[in-house]
Amino acid sequence: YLPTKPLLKSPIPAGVLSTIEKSKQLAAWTAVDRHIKPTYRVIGIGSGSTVPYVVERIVMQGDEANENRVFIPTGFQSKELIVSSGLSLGDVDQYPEIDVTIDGADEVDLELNCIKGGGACHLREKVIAEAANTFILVADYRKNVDFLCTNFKSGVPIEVVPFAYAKVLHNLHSALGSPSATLRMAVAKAGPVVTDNGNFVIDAPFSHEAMQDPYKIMARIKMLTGVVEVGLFCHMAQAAYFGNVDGSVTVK
Ligand code: ABF
Repeated sequence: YLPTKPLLKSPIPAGVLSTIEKSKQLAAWTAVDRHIKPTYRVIGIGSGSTVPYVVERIVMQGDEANENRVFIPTGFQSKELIVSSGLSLGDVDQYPEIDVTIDGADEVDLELNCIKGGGACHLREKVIAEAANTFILVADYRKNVDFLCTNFKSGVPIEVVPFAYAKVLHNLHSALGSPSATLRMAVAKAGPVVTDNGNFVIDAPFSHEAMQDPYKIMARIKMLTGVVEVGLFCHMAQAAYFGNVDGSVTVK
């Protein structure tokens, strides 16, 4: 089932883009121009507010370029974006090898490790990133940091099975160095956020010291029974593009 009215709005018309939106568009367009080669047939499409500009640029490559391509979404939102843009939808079970995936990020450090999952899609995002021969990040300048958990204060998103959330929270508070980890609640605190996979999300802030080695934290959290996936993507991205206010693009 796909709604006829897009949930994720098409990009705002160019003339009325805010500085932040322009930065996102710049990053997205640059990444598409550099990494979506004419021969590529299977393309992963991430989630978030920067990704519509990725799709916008792909559509600008024209029907001829896109007619033999299939696009693999990272969740309901990007599925709807692909369909409403007139592109062909595929799934990772049909296409377990993807030429390139382009996705957003909540923060990216000096080593291209990143936090993802602010939109609660990080399980599927990690599968689609891992299936890709090339994984590229796009974001505005606010996401470009030296160490993770700098600006993104809510911390590392952790998808957990509902049955285990209290136990995992206790583990994070007592043994894993995140005493303020919390269960993510829906707007107006109507109840917990539920992911596309029917799970809950815990947000776990960590200190800068801990984020000197995000892989170590990721591995420790992943070992907790009940954790489905951690929103730390370590050693996965080949490049990150950040749009800046002055119209330049920083490439990491
Ligand atoms: C997804 O969207 C997420 O993993 C991340 O939480 C978020 C980034 O969004 P935006 O592009 O809106 O900053 O990629």
